[in-house]
Amino acid sequence: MDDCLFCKIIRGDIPSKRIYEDDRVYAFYDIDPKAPVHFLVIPKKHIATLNDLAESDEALTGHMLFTAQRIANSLGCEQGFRVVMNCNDMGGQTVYHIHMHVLGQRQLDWPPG
Ligand code: D5M
Repeated sequence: MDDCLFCKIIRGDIPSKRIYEDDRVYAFYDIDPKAPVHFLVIPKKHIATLNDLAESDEALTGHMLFTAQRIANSLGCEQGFRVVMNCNDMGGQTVYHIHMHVLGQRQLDWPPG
């Protein structure tokens, strides 16, 4: 997608603090961290919202989750971390390319705001 912020990050048109990438996913630090560790895992395939997921994306989203777990543990979050996906404006989504927020290294409250 030409005008998608996260597609531009994947292409390298916009700089990011990359942590990991492979043929399916890209992980990078959030520009506005809400915890000592806060990174995002995004698919290289443009999917605007969770509501746009297809059944054929099941393996991809599983790979995103496994990537989140591996990176969180490699960044010292073995004691616990949180994975959040916001869907649409009501769900707090501001960038319309699905992404997993991964937060850790502080005590996280429940429920989130
Ligand atoms: O989360 C969108 C997230 O994307 C929010 O936490 C800020 C982050 N963001 C926005 N622009 C950038 C860049 N350029 N680099 C890294 N992180 C970025 P949402 O769930 O959609 O509210």
